Amino acid sequence: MKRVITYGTFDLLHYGHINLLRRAKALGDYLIVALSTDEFNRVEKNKTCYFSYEQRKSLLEAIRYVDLVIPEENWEQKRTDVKEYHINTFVIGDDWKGKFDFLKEEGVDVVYLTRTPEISSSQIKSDLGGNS
Ligand code: C2G
Repeated sequence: MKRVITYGTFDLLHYGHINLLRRAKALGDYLIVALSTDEFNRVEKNKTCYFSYEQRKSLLEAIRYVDLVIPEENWEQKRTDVKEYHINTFVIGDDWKGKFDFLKEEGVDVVYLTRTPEISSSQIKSDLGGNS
């Protein structure tokens, strides 16, 4: 059983997110998504989400590729998460390329997948006339 983990905010769920989750799941048998909490988004990522954590969590849980959703509450938890959940592979978009290579020290494969161009939650907000 190959276990994969990825992290993110996943606000205004769109096909770029789905492309990432589909490819992440293809790298193993079990995919965990560590979902940024509202507090972590606000304090550490300066993001105001349209959907709350619970709403974003229920959307992710409806996706066939996702097996478990856990909270992402801080930047540091990755090192303990990969041990606690017996993770084989860490996956994230290549906008983070190189940032999480330290996880290799925990015996985890680190994979940066190409982002889907032209789509982002902030792009959706600005296209719909909201401030991003
Ligand atoms: N993504 C993508 N293509 C897009 C938009 C997003 O592949 N057009 C990917 C991102 O690279 C990320 C995931 O979808 O792997 C979730 O995107 P965000 O919610 O923007 O995540 P981010 O804010 O980058 O949070 O600790 C890591 C952070 O929590 C990552």
